[in-house]
Amino acid sequence: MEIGLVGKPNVGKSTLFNALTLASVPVAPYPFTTIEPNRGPSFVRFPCPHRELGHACVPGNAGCDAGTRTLPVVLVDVAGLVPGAHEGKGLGNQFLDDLRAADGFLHVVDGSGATDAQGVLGAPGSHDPREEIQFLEEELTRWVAGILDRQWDRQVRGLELSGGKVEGFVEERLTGLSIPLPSIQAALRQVPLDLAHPSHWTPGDRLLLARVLLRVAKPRRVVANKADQAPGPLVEALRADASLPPLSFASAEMELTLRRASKGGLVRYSPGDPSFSIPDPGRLTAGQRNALESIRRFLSVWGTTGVQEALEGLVFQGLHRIVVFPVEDETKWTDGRGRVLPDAFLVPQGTTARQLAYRVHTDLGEGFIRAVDGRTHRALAADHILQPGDIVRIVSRK
Ligand SMILES: Nc1nc2c(ncn2[C@@H]2O[C@H](COP(=O)(O)OP(=O)(O)O)[C@@H](O)[C@H]2O)c(=O)[nH]1
Ligand SMILES: [Mg+2]
Repeated sequence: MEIGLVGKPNVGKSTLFNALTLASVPVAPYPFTTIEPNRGPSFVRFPCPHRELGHACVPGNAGCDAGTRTLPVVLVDVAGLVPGAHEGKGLGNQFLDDLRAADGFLHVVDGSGATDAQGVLGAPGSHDPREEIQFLEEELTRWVAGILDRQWDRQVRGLELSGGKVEGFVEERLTGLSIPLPSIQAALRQVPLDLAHPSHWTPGDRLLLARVLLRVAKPRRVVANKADQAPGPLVEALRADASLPPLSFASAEMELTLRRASKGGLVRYSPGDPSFSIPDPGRLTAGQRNALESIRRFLSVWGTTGVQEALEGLVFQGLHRIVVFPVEDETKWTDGRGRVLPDAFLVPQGTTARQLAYRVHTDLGEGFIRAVDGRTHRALAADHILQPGDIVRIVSRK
């Protein structure tokens, strides 16, 4: 699973990336600090069923921290996109192409409303982040439409002559954008276009298809960052606007400070926690104490820094992923080597027992006989749809 961090310059994408990956890439208050895309590992949390067992798991493919599984996802920090990016403004096309493999986007906006469209800093509240939300959707749409457009007329005429299907043509056109065929079919069903005669489609029709394709296949969640400096009326306006995509308020800077302080042993804090503790206040400088005090005030108002929730909101609600645990022994919840709950998989909602078998190993899928539920010990048929947190043994001929 790959998540692209997108947005105009100077909104805190790199800070968010650093917080979520705890890596270090340059952070600076001017546009185009980020030239190469930065990729880094991050994670989403899910309660580990080992708590039900009463003894520890032996995690293999995903960490487990005090009963919380951490499932890996990859983040890509893309350089700032400015209006006109799809035409190449501000190296836009190159940056957009870095997003090809992303399954979904966290769209970081300046929730304090202090930066203009180019990322130049002004006073909080001087800009409306809703404009960024619109312009970014527009840029992404035009980028995808631009990929569809290339030699469209000539190629679809060939397609019509040969009696080929437009869905396969679109799929091929968008190879590399990792949009699965079912999503393309779903998008084509939603647009009022003549599927038998794509040569009749206008550029506006293709723009419409691009817009729907993105909505279907590339979920977006808005991160209203710099919430620590956001004026109250702006927060209210964003909260009240039902036309916006799903949105989280966040302070990437505070999350980064907490994770660094935690790494350095200055605080006890786990990502997403509503509070932190200070084991040895005597170790803190006056500056550190002040910074942590303002974070504490923020947490008391907002609940959390919003960073971990934003990522998990996109993965679990936006991308409809669930977590399941394949095992080889459904009574002890172990694998062949006796390791307890070694694997945790992030799979699409609606995944069946047989699909999970394929995900574990092609052989298991091909030889699938049945699955067994690790809690109820009932047999599950091939088309049984798995639920979040299920523990599943696959019985297979191979
Ligand atoms: N107040 C505040 N400033 C932030 C926050 N996140 C980032 N910044 C600041 O915003 C500026 C731009 O950050 P950066 O991560 O480089 O933005 P990018 O251009 O979108 O990658 C830097 O000065 C950051 O310190 C935040 O949550 N709150
Ligand atoms: Mg950056």
